[in-house]
Amino acid sequence: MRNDLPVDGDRLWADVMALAELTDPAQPYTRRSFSPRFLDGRAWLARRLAEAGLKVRIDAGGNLIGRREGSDPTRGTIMLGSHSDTVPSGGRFDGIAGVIAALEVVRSLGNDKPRHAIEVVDFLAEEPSEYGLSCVGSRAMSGYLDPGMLEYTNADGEKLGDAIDRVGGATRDLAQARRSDIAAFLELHIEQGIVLESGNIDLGLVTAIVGIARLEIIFKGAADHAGTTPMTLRHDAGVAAARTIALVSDSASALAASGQGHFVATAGVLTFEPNAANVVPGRARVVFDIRAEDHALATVFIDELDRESARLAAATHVGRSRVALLSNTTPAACDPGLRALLAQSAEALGFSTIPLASGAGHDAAFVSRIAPSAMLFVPCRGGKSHAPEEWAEPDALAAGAAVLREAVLRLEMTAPERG
Ligand code: HGY
Ligand code: MN
Ligand code: MN
Repeated sequence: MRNDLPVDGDRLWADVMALAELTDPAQPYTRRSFSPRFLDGRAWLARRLAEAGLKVRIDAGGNLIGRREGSDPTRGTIMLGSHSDTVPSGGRFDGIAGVIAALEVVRSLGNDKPRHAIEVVDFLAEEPSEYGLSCVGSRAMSGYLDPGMLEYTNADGEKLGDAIDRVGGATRDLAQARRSDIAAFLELHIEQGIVLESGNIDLGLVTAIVGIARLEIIFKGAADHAGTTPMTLRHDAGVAAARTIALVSDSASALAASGQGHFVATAGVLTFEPNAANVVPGRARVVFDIRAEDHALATVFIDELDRESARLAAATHVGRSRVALLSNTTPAACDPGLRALLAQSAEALGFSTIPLASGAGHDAAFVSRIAPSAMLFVPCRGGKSHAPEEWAEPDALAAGAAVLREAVLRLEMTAPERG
């Protein structure tokens, strides 16, 4: 690790590893939003924020925020952060690296009081939660957490709104989560792709974050005896789902190769009922994750998926009891001024960078609707993420934190004009 960086890379690394310990032991690394384990992680994080001299609170949207006031209230707030929740059997760096790097930046600023207020934020439920929604806290902060979304429920029937309140939010005062004082938001994140590592580039400057649509389709057939029911008399919801999933994959692959920007789609959730080997599935629930740099392309794709899934259901003698667009975000551009600032900061510290789009969703996509926002990617081994093998080198995290710190110092000198 370079020993000339103005951040404590060992302290940063130790914190990332310490947070990683707070995982479901049977399924490392898992700290699902709203879970007891997630709250253990939050309690640990709140202590670390307080030890760094920050004033700690949870806002109405359930975001954990550590704040250091600035000397000039007219300069607004520089916000740094990411998320501490994980996917099931996820990694130790997705989100967490950004929260701890933000903390390290504040700790490494020492006691000189910046003119801007500085905040370290752990956004609530960035990953798709058990309630079917992702980026819950950053939606609340940016005004995109609709009242209808608070009614989404988990498998136990708990409403998202009640869950947000349960972890310290205050959905009756959700408007208080809204912010208009953010001069700049910077999020460090692992790339979750292979571009930086394969190009031996130190850091990525994110140009835009793809739009993400999540579509739920429930196929309704008839549960029947798997041994005695003739094939011609079956209403197999599983087959309708499987044919639709195959169609989505083929269509998305064709679009991905068509030169119309980043386009991907998959079925990340597939559940059968009654889910027994010797019963023809009477019900199948599929949730599709569709991502595009070009939002119009995603819209056409979703319309086609609606039509084609109805055709395939009918051809399989199965009904579609529900087609729901759980979420649909438009692509978010990162602020060019902040991107340039990150580029200058990296260059000043001797790190190489390249611009690249993000195929992963991030809280910055929502914060960018209310404030100039930019993202800094650090390489992760083999591009692997959302899996226990996820790995980032200590040097890379230290490099990212040092560049983030340099950007904060430069912001201090020349805050970009608010867009
Ligand atoms: O799904 C995503 O793109 C992000 O990792 N939540
Ligand atoms: Mn993720
Ligand atoms: Mn993430």
